[in-house]
Amino acid sequence: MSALTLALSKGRILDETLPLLAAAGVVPLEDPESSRKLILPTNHPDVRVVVVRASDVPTYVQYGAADAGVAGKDVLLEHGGDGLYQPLDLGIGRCRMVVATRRTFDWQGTVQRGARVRVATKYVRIAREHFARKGMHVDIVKLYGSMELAPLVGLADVIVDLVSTGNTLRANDLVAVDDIMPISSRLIVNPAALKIKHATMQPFVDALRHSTQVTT
Ligand code: PRT
Ligand code: MG
Repeated sequence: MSALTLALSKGRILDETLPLLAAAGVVPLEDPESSRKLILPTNHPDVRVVVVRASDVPTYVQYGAADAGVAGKDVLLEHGGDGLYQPLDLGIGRCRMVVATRRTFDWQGTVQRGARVRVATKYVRIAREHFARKGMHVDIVKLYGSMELAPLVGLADVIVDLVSTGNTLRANDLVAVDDIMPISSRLIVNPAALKIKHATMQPFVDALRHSTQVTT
């Protein structure tokens, strides 16, 4: 039996993944966004979808509970990518990882003085590596959401967060002062599943690659 289980997360990744899956011939039988089911059959007898938190997708695939999934590069870098094969950049969920601060904060001066900086972020690993590369001394405060609030209430000098339109930064009088990296979502595959379920996995990966090329 070589049925494939795909791990997807609700929200922007799902919105952009469903058209790619459809172009690859895979359509969930119920709308994953509104369904309360956590395991969804698809029109394809050999493919089912499980709906999990965005940051849990790499874990499900790493342990083989899902054979493949879609996860942002941000999530993959924080997870570490251990035990995951990443065959495709799907080109969806595009945004940038940036350092941002209050418009009135003297970022240049702070950098020039070599002052210690307090950073609030959900992306502890990415932030730590970025500031280490710059030779800056930082204290990192781990948050799970609404990073934009932290500099406004004195919890941190700067944040490390994702930006797409820039509307959230603007609405809160924050500015991006450093660009860390571009982000997009990747197909991730369990390496054992790729071998054992090769007969279903390989055509699926090929079809997704094709639909990525025609859709984006
Ligand atoms: O919500 P939950 O904790 O379950 O997980 P999640 O927040 O990680 O999931 P979700 O669905 O919000 O994000 C999933 C993935 O989408 C992320 O891992 C990114 O790879 C990708 N992505 C793309 C984004 C954005 N763009 C984005 N703009 N994820 C989050 N944002 C947030 C950003 O953090 C900021 O708060 O949107 C806000 C800024 O948006 P703009 O348009 O105002 O700049
Ligand atoms: Mg979210």
